[in-house]
Amino acid sequence: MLKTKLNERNIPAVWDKAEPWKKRREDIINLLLKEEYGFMPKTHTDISFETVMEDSSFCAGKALLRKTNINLFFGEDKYTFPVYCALPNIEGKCPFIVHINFRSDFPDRYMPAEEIVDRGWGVLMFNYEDVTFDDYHKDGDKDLYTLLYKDKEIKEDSAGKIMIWAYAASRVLDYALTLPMVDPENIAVAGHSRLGKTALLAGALDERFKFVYSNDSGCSGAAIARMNKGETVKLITRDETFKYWFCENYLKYRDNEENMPFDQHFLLAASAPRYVYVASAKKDLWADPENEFLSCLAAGEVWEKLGLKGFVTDDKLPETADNLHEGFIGYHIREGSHYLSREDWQRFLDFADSKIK
Ligand code: GTR
Repeated sequence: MLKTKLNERNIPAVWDKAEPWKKRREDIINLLLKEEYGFMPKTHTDISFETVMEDSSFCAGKALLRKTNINLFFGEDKYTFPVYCALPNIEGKCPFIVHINFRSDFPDRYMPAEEIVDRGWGVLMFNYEDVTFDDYHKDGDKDLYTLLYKDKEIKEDSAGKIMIWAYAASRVLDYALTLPMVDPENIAVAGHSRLGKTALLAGALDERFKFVYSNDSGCSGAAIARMNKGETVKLITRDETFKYWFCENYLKYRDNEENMPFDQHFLLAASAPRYVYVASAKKDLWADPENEFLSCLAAGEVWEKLGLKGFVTDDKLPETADNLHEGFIGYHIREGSHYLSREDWQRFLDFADSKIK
């Protein structure tokens, strides 16, 4: 039944197999950056890491807590932001999550560090506003956006803030990969809501992330845009809302979604053949569970065409107790509202663990 909705709205197919997936994926990424998230105006010329705090008694001694500054150099300019990391005290290497978060609290209400560590996962978290403010320009000295554009013109396809946060997630991954206890084969990127959009973009761009987890990411995240339900391109790109998250080209699609040469399932598919996880909440109608689910349905074809299990589901939204964990795209919808809950983490980690073992 839901599949019919995709057909009725002429949702574009991601890949017709006319060219290799590798090439098609590059084109999709270019399209998403050109039309929605924007291209970085410049990239770093050097990077360094400096640990400024360590506490081995975190979680009753089960984990090591560490704060490290990431220094990014852009020629003469330097930008520094901190990351917080909890590593389980276990033998050998552990799978790891780069969590893009709203705050620097550790643990945080969106990040149950002890539960994550108890499952044998490490977590590295950064506060997105330590990278660039979630606003128009605010404080020139403490904002990567301002630094990046200080001598660059802002064009129609120049990076908005989501792109810059995604770029920062990859720099945190650069740091994670210097840690001997991190398993480089099993790294996830995760985020909620606007940071779920960011996690999807970071995962799409950076193939070193094996698992991409978006929670309640909604409009311009997982949710199909053409359905005009919940938040829309027009609503998210108003001057008084979040125009600055995107590049200017995206504004063309206000009330004009049917002319997008893509839809948000392209963003999910850009992580193929790696693992993508989408979580919805029943009462979060703004993020629109049905459209998040439809996106998984539409993206799944890419994995299928690659000979893998894509999105294994019936053609209807699952019950809140169901986990759709069989394919490369995982999904759950839980009771309740917009939030990144312990339940969400546990269900995502169940999925990821089942793929590692
Ligand atoms: C809302 C926004 C959503 C979502 C959310 C959040 O106000 O309209 O797209 O990103 O914020 O990040 O919590």
